[in-house]
Amino acid sequence: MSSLPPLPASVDHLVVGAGFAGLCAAIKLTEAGEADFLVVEKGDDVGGTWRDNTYPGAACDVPSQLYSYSFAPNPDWSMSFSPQPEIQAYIQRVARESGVLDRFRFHTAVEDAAWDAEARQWVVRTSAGEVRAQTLVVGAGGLSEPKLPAIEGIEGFRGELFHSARWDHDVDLAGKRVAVIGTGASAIQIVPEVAKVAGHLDVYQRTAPWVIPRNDRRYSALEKAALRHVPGLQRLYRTGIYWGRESYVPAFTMAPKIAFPAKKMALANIARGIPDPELRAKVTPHYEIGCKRILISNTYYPALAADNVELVTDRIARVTADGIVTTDGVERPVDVLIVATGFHTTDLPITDHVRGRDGRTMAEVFAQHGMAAYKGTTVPDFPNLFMLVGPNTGLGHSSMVFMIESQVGYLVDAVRTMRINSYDVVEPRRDATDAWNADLQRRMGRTVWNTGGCSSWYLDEHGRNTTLWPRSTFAFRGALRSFDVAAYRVEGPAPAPEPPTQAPIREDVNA
Ligand code: N01
Repeated sequence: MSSLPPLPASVDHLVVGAGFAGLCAAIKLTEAGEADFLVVEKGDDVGGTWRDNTYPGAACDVPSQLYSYSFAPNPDWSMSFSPQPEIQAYIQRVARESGVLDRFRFHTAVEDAAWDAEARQWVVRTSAGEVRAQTLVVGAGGLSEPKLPAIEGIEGFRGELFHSARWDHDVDLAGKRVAVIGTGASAIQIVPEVAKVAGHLDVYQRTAPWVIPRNDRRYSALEKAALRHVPGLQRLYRTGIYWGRESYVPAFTMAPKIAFPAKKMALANIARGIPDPELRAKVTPHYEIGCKRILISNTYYPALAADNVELVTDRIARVTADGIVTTDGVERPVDVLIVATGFHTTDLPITDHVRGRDGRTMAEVFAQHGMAAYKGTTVPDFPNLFMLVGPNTGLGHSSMVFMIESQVGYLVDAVRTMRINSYDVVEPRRDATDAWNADLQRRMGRTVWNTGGCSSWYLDEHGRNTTLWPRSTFAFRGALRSFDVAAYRVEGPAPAPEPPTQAPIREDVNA
């Protein structure tokens, strides 16, 4: 492989991450005439979470017509909820066709990003060298760093072990004794696929999820042709899905009880998929629907009911060299251990690598103030930094791509504002940030995520919801429609160098 070209010494904008967010930033900066940017990506391709999650059964649980860029509609989705390879191919195609890939550097990880207050720049050390940038756009993703379970003895396991987001395709599961730890969004897609091939599958459930039917279907050739050729049809279709999804917001954010039709659907899904009353009882959750992410599947419950599958609800005590022991003392042998235990969401790893005005890392600042940003995007003490998919921008009901496009619109308007006014620095005021988050947390108090009687990755170790957006997505879009410079401390252009004082300036004397 040829060696990578050196990084430029400086760029106007450095974007970290080449997933949906980083790619969107690259495209929109280019459209705004901001061509001097670089996207650094530690992986070998665009796609982010859709590049990394290649497990069997991986698919999106938001309809593809909505889970795609508004500016790059795709009439060729095969299904209403497309599988991972199709989503990854879509991101690759958009990247290729938008002509921005020449400014992407793969295999380039950010090791340290520090604000240089004198130069009014970010100094970013990467695995491929140093680069300076006026703005730093962090699109590192909220679901990028797998979380391994802290279970006694797991490091001594002698069989195959991997995380759902780092699937080892070299491991043949046919006829093996497989264990899956976790029953979240990833696990419920994995379990039906593994059950088809494994000799035996143990599914370790700590908390039962709510799972409603997956109303998926294949688009016919006629539908695809209509979406491609009938003017406005695809946009209309997308808009319909968007508003359908928005109609769920009150159930999540204000009155969880009105979600009872979804609860009925989920209970019917259990009854349909599982004949055994004991197993039905084990998979029936004891908290409000929506408190954890609502999952969709038609195949999960039938898979649990299959002869070669056991749902284990006793807690895991420890992992041995070749099995798992539960607290009731039973040891089940395991050849392949799959941990579908989620991601670092409330302790984003990138925040350990970004140091602000006073030299502290963003992780340290978040430890003091809680993970919080102004409008989910900018952070006091971290000038000219824009976080995409930042604190409290996640959703329980709709497409993250919509949120990303909202944030990128805000970023582009900020850059435009800086150019017009010759600002070198914009940094959100602490009071504006606190007010934004006080309002957000006040609204959070009524949501099902906080009141629904479950624990989830939405909440940090203090029980504070630092991940989800507690309002409609159009309220978010509205709040980020234009860059509100009044909420920012700004610094103008650096003052011109002082004229030398030793030698008199003759022209002045003679004037
Ligand atoms: O992770 P999760 P995920 N011992 O954190 C269990 C997105 N996504 O990868 O509920 C035993 O949801 C944990 O148990 P509990 C989506 O946003 C989207 O599945 O904490 N069990 C839980 O069951 C989703 O929300 C799609 O009691 C342990 C599971 O592991 C997010 O990714 C598809 C444990 C973790 O579930 C994360 O989903 C897939 C331990 N020590 C994912 N630690 C789409 O379709 C954890 N668990 C778009």
